[in-house]
Amino acid sequence: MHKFSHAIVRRPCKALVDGITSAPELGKPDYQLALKQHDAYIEALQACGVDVTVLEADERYPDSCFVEDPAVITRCCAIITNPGAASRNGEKFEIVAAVRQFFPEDKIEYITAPGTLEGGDVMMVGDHFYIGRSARTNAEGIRQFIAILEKYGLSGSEVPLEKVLHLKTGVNYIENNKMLVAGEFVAKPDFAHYERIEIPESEAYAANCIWVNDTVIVPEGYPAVKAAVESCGYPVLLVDTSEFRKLDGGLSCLSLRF
Ligand code: CIR
Repeated sequence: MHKFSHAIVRRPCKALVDGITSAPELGKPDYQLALKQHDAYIEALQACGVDVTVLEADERYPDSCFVEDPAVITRCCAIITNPGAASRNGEKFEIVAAVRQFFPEDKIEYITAPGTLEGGDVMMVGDHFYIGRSARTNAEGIRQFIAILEKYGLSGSEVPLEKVLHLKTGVNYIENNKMLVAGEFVAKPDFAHYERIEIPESEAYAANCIWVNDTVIVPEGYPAVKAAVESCGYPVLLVDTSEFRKLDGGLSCLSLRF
């Protein structure tokens, strides 16, 4: 499996409180607490042996700390997406500057209109990429994305989504053929050949864990998920993401790992 040496994150901005949410009943994020949680997230990545590039907060884009969405980084190339959420679309112009520090121009690819795609809909399993077709990622975006992958000898396949925001809201690969699945992903035939670890509905949010170099980072406060991941033999690092959850954001959304 491919170990990660780098990660890119962006500091939450004050406008975070106005980010997109499907769960206004959870209240607005506390900006100071979000910063503290972001600090802890960076420390967890560093503890996994990753060199973290921290981009400055960008007040023009409330959701810009969710850097996973405007880009996807593969072992062969970086793909700048075309986010389907109008208020987030401009984030693609900002992330490309950071990506250029690591990839030459001929290894940077772009999803273009009318295609839309967000990185939260992309799950990497080795050299294969599952792509969720969602309210943010359309058929044309997926077609372009798979064509780019194939140019580099990689492959991709579409997974239709029914309820969740992004593919990785409910399914996450933690290597060694193991996959955390919640809700609509428990029974999807696409994932039948993996060892699926079913996450109870009460902890579905925490299906969004990230494998980083043989440690799994798990959101704090979800004991069933922590126990399930530990039973797979992985050391676990806990990071509290309560303020990002208020905006439908999870652990994977907060970094690009490569
Ligand atoms: C949004 O709705 O775009 C943000 N509030 C949350 C993005 C979460 N990103 C992700 O799941 N990859």
